[in-house]
Amino acid sequence: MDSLYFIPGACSKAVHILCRELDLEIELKRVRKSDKTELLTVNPLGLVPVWVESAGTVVREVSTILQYICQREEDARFFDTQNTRHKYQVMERLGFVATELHKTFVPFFAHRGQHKQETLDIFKDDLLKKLQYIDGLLSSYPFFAGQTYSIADMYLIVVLDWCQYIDLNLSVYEHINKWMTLIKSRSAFIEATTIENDMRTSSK
Ligand SMILES: N[C@@H](CCC(=O)N[C@@H](CS)C(=O)NCC(=O)O)C(=O)O
Repeated sequence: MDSLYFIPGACSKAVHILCRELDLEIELKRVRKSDKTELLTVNPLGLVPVWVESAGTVVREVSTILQYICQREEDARFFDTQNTRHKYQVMERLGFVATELHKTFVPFFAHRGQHKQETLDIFKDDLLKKLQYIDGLLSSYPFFAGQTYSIADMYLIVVLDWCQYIDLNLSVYEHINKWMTLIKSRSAFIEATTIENDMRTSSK
């Protein structure tokens, strides 16, 4: 069976959501930050997600795993398997989340307590600009990469959910709010969230 190394609520949740959307049976391998012994055997960087197949294939990096699974399943619902304009639109958005958005949260989480408030304010200002940009995109289309729900929405929803932990109020962004309500009502999102929250609070 395929395995997903994950930390509850972390970026790995995007892959978990995709697996639920595709009805894939997977083994969830929960990683604890205090013991990464097993994770380090599949990713020397000690980062989740890692996708491991029983045949031995190992895939890392959120956006690559999301694309890999859709291509492997030959399922074009959430990522075009042909070279369409939309496929590159989705790839552009994935690149934006991975490089412009995701890592802007690092000073707040990974290096908690190590930065002066002035430094955190700079990162927060940067995030506000990106939120404005996202809100603008979502004013033209119902989904992050256009007219249809895609793997870019799965990655974005997980990252935007972290705003609640750094006191970034998303309620002022009309289009982001509307989009969040839509994405969070999907059963795949609800199932992945319930499972990860349960695991976070249990000793499993
Ligand atoms: N570029 C990587 C980033 C992965 C990453 O930052 N993962 C975080 C969770 S969101 C992590 O594993 N953190 C482990 C830790 O903080 O100890 C990817 O796209 O997969």
